Amino acid sequence: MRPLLALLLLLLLLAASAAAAPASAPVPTIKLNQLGYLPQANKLALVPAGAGSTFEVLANDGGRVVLRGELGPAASWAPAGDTVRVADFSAVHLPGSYRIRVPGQPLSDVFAIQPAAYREAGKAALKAFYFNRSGTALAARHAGAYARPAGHPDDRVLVHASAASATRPAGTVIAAAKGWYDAGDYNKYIASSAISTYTLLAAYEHFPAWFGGLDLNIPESGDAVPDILDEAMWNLEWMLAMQDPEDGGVYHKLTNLRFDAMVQPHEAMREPRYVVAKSTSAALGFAATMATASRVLAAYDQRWPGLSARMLLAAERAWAWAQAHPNVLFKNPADVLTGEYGDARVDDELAWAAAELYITTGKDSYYQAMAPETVSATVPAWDDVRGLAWMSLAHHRTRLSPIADQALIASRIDGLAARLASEWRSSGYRVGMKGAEFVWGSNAVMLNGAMMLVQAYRLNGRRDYLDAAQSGLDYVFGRNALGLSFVTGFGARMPRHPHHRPSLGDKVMAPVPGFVVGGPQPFQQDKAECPPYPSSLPALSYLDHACSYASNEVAINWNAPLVYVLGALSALTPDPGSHAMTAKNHTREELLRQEAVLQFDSFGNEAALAIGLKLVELARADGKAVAIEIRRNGMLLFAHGMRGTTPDHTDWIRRKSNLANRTGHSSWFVHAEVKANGGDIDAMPTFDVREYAAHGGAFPVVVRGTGQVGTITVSGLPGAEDHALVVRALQDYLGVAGEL
Ligand code: G3I
Ligand code: 9MR
Repeated sequence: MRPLLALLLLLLLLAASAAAAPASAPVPTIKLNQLGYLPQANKLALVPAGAGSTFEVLANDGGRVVLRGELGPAASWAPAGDTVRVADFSAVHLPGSYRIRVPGQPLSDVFAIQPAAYREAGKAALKAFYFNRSGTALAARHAGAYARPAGHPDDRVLVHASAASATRPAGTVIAAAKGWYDAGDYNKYIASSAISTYTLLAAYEHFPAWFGGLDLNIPESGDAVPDILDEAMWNLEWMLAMQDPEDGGVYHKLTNLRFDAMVQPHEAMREPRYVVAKSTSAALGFAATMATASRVLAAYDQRWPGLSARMLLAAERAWAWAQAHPNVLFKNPADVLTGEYGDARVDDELAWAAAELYITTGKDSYYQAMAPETVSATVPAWDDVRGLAWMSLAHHRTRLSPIADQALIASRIDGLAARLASEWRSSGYRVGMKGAEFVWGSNAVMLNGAMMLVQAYRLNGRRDYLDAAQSGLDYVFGRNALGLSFVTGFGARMPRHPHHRPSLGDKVMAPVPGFVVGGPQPFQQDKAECPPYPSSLPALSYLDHACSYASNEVAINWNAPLVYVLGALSALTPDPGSHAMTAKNHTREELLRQEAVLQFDSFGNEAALAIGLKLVELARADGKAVAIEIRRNGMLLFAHGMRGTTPDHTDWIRRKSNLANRTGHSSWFVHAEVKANGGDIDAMPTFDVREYAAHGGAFPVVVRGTGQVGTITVSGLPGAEDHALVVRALQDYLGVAGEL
C-alpha cells in the first residue's frame, strides 16, 4: 500500500474509533501510579485478594528481581466493592523502569522511579489553564496541534437584568475580557475562578523554586515573571473586571443564557453574554483571591506597576460590599440555564476572605472578623473554602501578629490531616476518601485532601501525612478501581473522551493534555444523555464518554489542586543522593563535631565572599534555589537570593540566624535537640517563633581563640538540606575532607 494511502486509512480508522462509544481498555489487575514514583516516596500498588501472598519488583531491562515482598492483608474498600492486598515497594529507590509480578497474575504495567517523575505532568496541568484561555487565539508555537482562533472576546458583555444597578441598568455594555473558560463549557464563574486562582498563587507562594523553574511555553514565557504567575494573571485581569466600580460588588458569573453547542470556541460566538447578579459568595471569593494576589504579586511591581495595591483596594471594597450584603445567595434567574454555582452557606467564604485580608494587611480586625474559633477545617471545594483560610494562616504563621492563635492554627490543620490519614491507613485502597465523598468532581476531592495533608506535613513533618498525600496522587494516576489515570495525556490508560468542547470540536484525536476529569460518582446526573453506566458504585460509576459531564468533564478548579500536589510532592519528597539524606541521620555528637571542626583561624570579607559564592555554585549544581546571608558581628558581608527565592526566605534567614546567634549552635543542632526532647519546633516555650526558627540552615562562624563572630545562613530547601549545603561549602572552603 502506498504510504500516503496507508496513513489515510489509519486516520479514518482512528476517527471511527473515536466517534464510537468508548472502547473500554482492560482494567489492569495490578493497579499503580502510572505516572511513576519519586525515588524516596512511599510506593504502593494494589493486587487482587486471593492472588497469592508475595510480590516481586522486576527491573524492566532484563527482569532482574530487585525486591521480594509480602503482600499486606486482604482488605475491602466499599466504594469499589473490592477486596485487595497492598504491595509496598517503598524500599526500591533506584531510578529506573520496573514491573511488578504476582504469581498467577499478568505483569503490571511498566512504571518509572525517577527524580523528575512529576515535572512534565506538573507543566501540562498548568498549561491546561492556557489551553482554556478565553478571548485569545492559541498560536501553534505555544499550542502545537491544539492551536485555535480566539473565542469569546467578552469586550462587549451585557449587564443582565438580575445585575442591574443605577449606574449600570440592564443592557449596559461592559468589557470583561480574558479569564479561563470554566471547564468543558465556555462560561466564566467567580466561584470556581476564586479557588482555582488562589490555589495556583498558593502553589507558587509555598514552592517558589519548583514552580518558578517551570517554563510553560506560553506567550509570556521569558518575561520577568514566573510562568505560573503570568498564567494566574490572565484570570485575575478578568476577575478585576467583574467588580462593579460603583459599589465594589462582584458579579457572580459571565455566561451565555444557555450552554454553547459542543463546538470550538470561535464557532460558538453567536450568543450574547451577560454578567449575572452580584452575590455575597462572589464578593468574598473575589476578596480572598485579590488579597492573596496582592501579596504574591507585590514582588512584581516593576512588571505591573501599582497592580498589587490596586488588588488590595479591590479586595477591601468587595469585603465592604459583603459586609453590607451578608446574605445575597445566588440563584439562576429564570432565563439563565448555565452552571449555577449556587452556595447555600457563605460563612466559609467569609472566613477565607477575612484570613487572606488579615495576612496581607496585618490588620487584627480581619482576624477578629474571621472568628477563627468558630471555623472548622474541611477539604476545600468551590462551595466550601474554609480549609483555604487555615492553609494560608499555617503558611504565614510565623509572621502573624500576636492576636493569632498559633495553637489553634496548628490543631485545625493537624486535626483534618489526622482524620484523612486515619481513613487512608484503614481503607483497603489506601486512600483518604469514603463513599459519601464521591460527588461530582470526586478526583478533586481526593486532590484537595492531598493538598491539606501536605499542609500538615509542612507544619509538623509527620511522614505519614506526606505518604497519605502521595496516595491521593497515586489514586488519580491509576491506583484506583478503574485502573485508569484520570489525567488526559498521562498514563498507560487515560480518558480519551472528556466532556471538553475544545477537545471534541478540534481535529486532533487525543484530547487536550493535562486535564484531570471529574471522576466517578454515583449520581449520574447526565444519564438521560449517555449510554448506561457500567456500575453505580461510587468509585466505579464513570463513563469515558463526551456525553458525561457528571463524571468526565474537566474543570479549572479540579486542575488547580492537581498542579499544587504535583509540585508539592516533587518539592517535599526528600531527594535521594542529596546531602539531606545523610544530614538527617546525624547523631547529636556528630552535629557537635561539625561545629568543632568547621572553625576558622580568621574570618574576613574575602572569606565570606568565597563561601557565599561556593554556596551558590553548589546549589546551582544540584538544581536548587536558595537565599544566602553571611554576617560578621551583625554586619552583612554577603547576600544573594537565587532566582526562585522570595522575601519569605529572607525572613527564614532572619529567624534561623537569630537562633544560631542566641544559642551558639547551628539551627539544625537546635532542631535535633528540640525534637529529641519531644518538643515542638514550631511552639518552643523559650523562643518566640516570630523571632526564632529551629530549622536547619544557620551555622555559627567561630574563630578559634575568639569565639562566635557571625553566621552563615541558607534558606530555600528543607532544613536538613539547607544545613548540609552550608556544611559542604564550609568543608570545601576550610579544606576539611571526609563525611561530616
Ligand atoms: O454534596 C452533595 C452530597 O451531600 C449529596 O449526597 C449529593 C447527591 O445529591 O450531592 C452533592 O452535591 C453535589 C455537588 O455538586 C457537590 O459538589 C450536587 O448534587 C451536584 O449537582 C453538584 O454538582 C455541581 C455541578 O456543577 C452541577 O451544578 C458541581 O459541584 C460543579 O463542579 C459543577 O460545575 C460545573 C458548572 O456548573 C458549569 N461548568 C462546568 C462545571 C464542572 O462540571
Ligand atoms: O456542557 C455543560 C457542562 O459544562 C455542565 O457541567 C453541565 C451541567 O450543568 O451541563 C453541560 O451542558 C449540557 C446541559 O446541561 C444539558 N444538555 C446538554 C449539554 C451538553 O452536554
